[in-house]
Order: sequence, then structure tokens, then C-alpha cells
Amino acid sequence: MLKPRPTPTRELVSLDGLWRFALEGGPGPLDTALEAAVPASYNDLFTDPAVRDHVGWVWYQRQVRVPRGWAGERIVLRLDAATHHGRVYVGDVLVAEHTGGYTPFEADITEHVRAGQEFRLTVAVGNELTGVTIPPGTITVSADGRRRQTYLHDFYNYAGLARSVWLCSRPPVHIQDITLVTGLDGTVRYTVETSEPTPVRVRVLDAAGTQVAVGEGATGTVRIEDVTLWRPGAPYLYELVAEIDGDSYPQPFGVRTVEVRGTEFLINGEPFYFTGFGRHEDTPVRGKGHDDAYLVHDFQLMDWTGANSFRTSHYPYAEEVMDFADRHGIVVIDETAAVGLNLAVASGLFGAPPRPTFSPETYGEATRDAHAQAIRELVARDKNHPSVVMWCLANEPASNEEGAREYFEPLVELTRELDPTRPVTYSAVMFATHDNDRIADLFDVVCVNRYYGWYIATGDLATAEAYLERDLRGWAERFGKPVMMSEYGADTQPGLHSVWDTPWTEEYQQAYLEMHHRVFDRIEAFVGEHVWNFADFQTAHGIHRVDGNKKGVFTRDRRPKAAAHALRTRWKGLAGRK
Ligand code: BDP
Repeated sequence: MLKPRPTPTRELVSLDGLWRFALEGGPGPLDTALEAAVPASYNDLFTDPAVRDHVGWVWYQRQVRVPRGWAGERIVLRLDAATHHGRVYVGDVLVAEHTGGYTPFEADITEHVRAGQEFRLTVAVGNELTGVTIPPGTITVSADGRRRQTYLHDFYNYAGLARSVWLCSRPPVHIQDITLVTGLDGTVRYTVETSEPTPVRVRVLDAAGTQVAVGEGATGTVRIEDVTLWRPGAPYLYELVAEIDGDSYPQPFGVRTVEVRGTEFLINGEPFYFTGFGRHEDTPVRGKGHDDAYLVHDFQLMDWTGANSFRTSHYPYAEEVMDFADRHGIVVIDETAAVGLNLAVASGLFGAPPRPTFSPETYGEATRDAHAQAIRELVARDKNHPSVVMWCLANEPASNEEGAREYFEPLVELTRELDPTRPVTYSAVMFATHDNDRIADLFDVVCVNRYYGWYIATGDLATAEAYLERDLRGWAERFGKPVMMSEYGADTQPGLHSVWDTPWTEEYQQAYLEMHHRVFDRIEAFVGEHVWNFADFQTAHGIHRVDGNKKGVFTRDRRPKAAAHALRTRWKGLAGRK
């Protein structure tokens, strides 16, 4: 799905701003005094707990005027996301429905509106997570009849219109999709899909706008002479302009390759060592609302620490983030929203009776179908980003349980069909060990999340060090693939200090990370370290959480804890060596 861009043949109107907002409503005029900001999660905007704790649909509404010059064009509404379910109405007519909270969808509303005239746009957004949504969740009813949402992931279930909404014009015959695959010799294999068969031309422009290659036909290969590669830390972007009579679309891209060979992760044929973070889209007041100021600042802080990469834990991030990573040479592991496919974690944390994770009664075919759809939409959206070097299909699934292989094998196959060019991984949970894991051989890279020294051997870094080393060596030996740590971290209260190994202190977070780094440097097959987490973030209530998860290296308002300085010393030092 192409990102909306203004071109000589396409126009864009941003529908961001203040919308009328209500918990009860319908497509008719909303009877409400509330207004909500778009983009923003609605949860933290209001003081009324009924909004924050609401389970079900909420209603957003505004008037929209179609530009008068758009007569004869296709008119399209595009929502960058509606978390987790969206229903879009033009006047009283339902024009689009979508499930999956972190990927875009659109509706062609040409038949329902007129150029120059206004219409009432209503978007109902549902936040319910069930056994057949990605991520999954459970709705219970409390004794007093209130519906409550619970879920198996460790971040707050922010909902609403957290990304931009657009009104777009498009010519009647238009370019629908572009797929680009690049080679180190400057070849660019392209496929252009159009709304109906029509001759296609392509032109490749370099960063200065100079034409460096041309081609004809809906699919083909063009070659850029003396190509400048896209490299981590040294990005270079070209643009492929696809043209048909009456429409053109410029698709930015970078020329680079990704490959796993033996125990190495290669970008452009050169070994790449990941340094960086698992992150969240999470800020005060906005919740998961995209914000360009935080985008710029977070990338500045990543650069300051010497991070060369991050994982979009635990869902696809806003497209602005992906574009920014392309332009700034930051490498991305792109993750679906499949977090929480693990009932053992729930029983571990909350004492619920253990049930099998993968079964028709728990997560079965319908869940897998939703998961497959999440993968399709992620690849469709992000396939042309040079920054994206790997797909991560799930975070901490019960890969050690019966049924895991049957569940994941078709999903890995699907991902490889959709994109044969990128490695595929998942992040393995603590309980999934190199001995009992049933799926790692299906994937290209072993990513493990481990908390030795935090949840296990709390405060005992010597024991933790031995456990960690044995664990990582086990994966490396059994699978012979590159191994990286996709999560390791310790909750830390800024300002708390100790001369001993005392959990929650700034010194402990630093010592915990340093212990891990000693181990990583002893393991040959090791290809990267992503600290959990870049910044503190909001979670559901829990006795193990203090106003959220505090494993951030930065606080929620992006101030460094002591560990940030230590990481900076290590990663800036590694940059020259690894
Ligand atoms: C891991 C999860 C992550 C959590 C983290 C933690 O992947 O989402 O926030 O643990 O407990 O299990 O801090």
C-alpha cells in the first residue's frame, strides 16, 4: 500500500486536529462536549476514568470539505491506523472497516461525496482484544457489571486515532503499488501495479534529482551505474518515479542487500552488529500518538548513545518513523503486533492455571489467520524501506509448547513468499530454551529476550552471568545461526543509588548491562544487543510495575539514567570495531 504523497497528479488534505469525541454514538451528529486530538491515543487526554478504562467503541467525528478542484478524481480516505478496530462512515454510510491497530487502511469514497462540498466524517474505534485479535486479550465482566480488558503484554492498551488521517485525491487510472528489490551492482527490480492495464514507465532519480536510469513496462530491471549504496550510518536514497498516462508516484528507496550467512548477519555483504534498543511508541498525554518532535528527539538520543538500530517492539510503528530511519541510516527490525501468544507467561505472572497456548480453545486457526493478515499488512506497508533488514513475526510466543511449530510454520512460509529478500526472526521468551524450543530452525536469526539478574537471580549478577552464558552458548551451538539479544534490562528508579548490587538503583542497571556485555563479547556467533527499553513506558496496573515499566535507559520524558552514559561509552567504542 502506497503512502499518501502529494505529486503533480495527487493532492492531500490532512485531517489531523481536534475531532468531536464521545463514548456513545453512531454515524449521526454526535451529542458531546468532548474533543479529542488526532493523532493521539484518547486514554490519557481526559480526566474521567470512564474514558481511560472504556472497553468497546468510541466515536470521533468532524466535518470535512472536499477541495473544489477534485471533481473527476478518485477521492480516498486514508487512516494511518485505528487502534485496534476502525469503522469509517461518510454521512450515514459505512465505507470501511478494519481490524489491526498498527497498519493503515483506506476507503474510496468518490461515490459518496462531491468536490467543493462538506461531509460528516465519523470514525468508530474499538479497543477490544480477544482470542482472535493480534495482539490477543480477554474481556471479563466484573461483579458490578463493568467490562474489563486484560491482556498478556506489558504495555498499556492505548487506543484511538494515534496516527494521521488523510483525504487524498487520485486520478481515475492510477498507480496502486510498487515493489523494489535492489542488488549491489545497482540493479533495481521493480513491479508497478496499476488500477487497470496501462503502459508503465519508470525513472530513477538520485538524491540530487538527476535521472540515472529509465525503464519501461510494469515489471523489469533497471541498473544504476556507479551506484551509491544505502549503508547503516551512511544512508543514500534514490527515488523511483513510476509513471502512467495521468499519474505518477515517486517511491524512495535505497540500494542495499541483506543476507544471513553462517553465523553472520550481512548488510551489503559486510557483517553487521546491532546496537540499540527495543522501543515503544509511548509518551505522556499522547499515549501512542505519533509526534514528530519526539521522533526527532528519540533519534537524536539513539544517535547520542551510539545505537545503530532498534526493534519496533511490539507492533509496527508509524510510517514517519520508518521514513526517518531510511533517511538517517538507522537499521530496523520490523515486528508485528503478535505479542502475548503465551499463556505460560500469564500463569507465571498472575498465577492463572496453565492452559496450552496453541489449541482450538485458546490460540488456534482464527488467531493464526489474524496473525497472517497482520504479516501481510506489515510487509505491504514496509517492503520498500531500506532500513528494514528483518521481519520479527512475534514477541515471546510459547515456542516451547506443543502446537507452536504447526502454528508458526505456515506463517514463516507466508512471510518468505511475501518477501524472499529479508531474514525472518521471532523473540524467544525466557521459558523457551535451546533445548525445548520447537521453532527456531524455521527462522534465520535467533533473537532471545532474557532477564538474568532481574526476574531470575535478582541482584546476583555472578549467578546471572553464568546462567546467561550457558543459555546463549546453547542456542549458538544447537542452531548454528546468528544469535542476538533482543531484550535485556533492569527496572531502574532514577535517583536511587547504592554502592552494592541493589536492584532498582542506577548503578545496578549499569552493572547489569555491563555483565551482559562481558558475556556477549565471549560468544562468537553473537550479532547484536538491543537493550530493553529505550525509555520508561506505561503499562497496565500491576504490583510489579510502578507507574509503568521502568527499564528505560531514558526516563519517560527522555532524561538519561546513569546507564545511558555507560552504553554510550560501549557503543561509540564498538562502532569502530564491530
Ligand atoms: C518481556 C517482554 C516485554 C516486557 C519485558 C519486561 O517482551 O514486553 O516489557 O519483558 O518484563 O517479557 O520488562
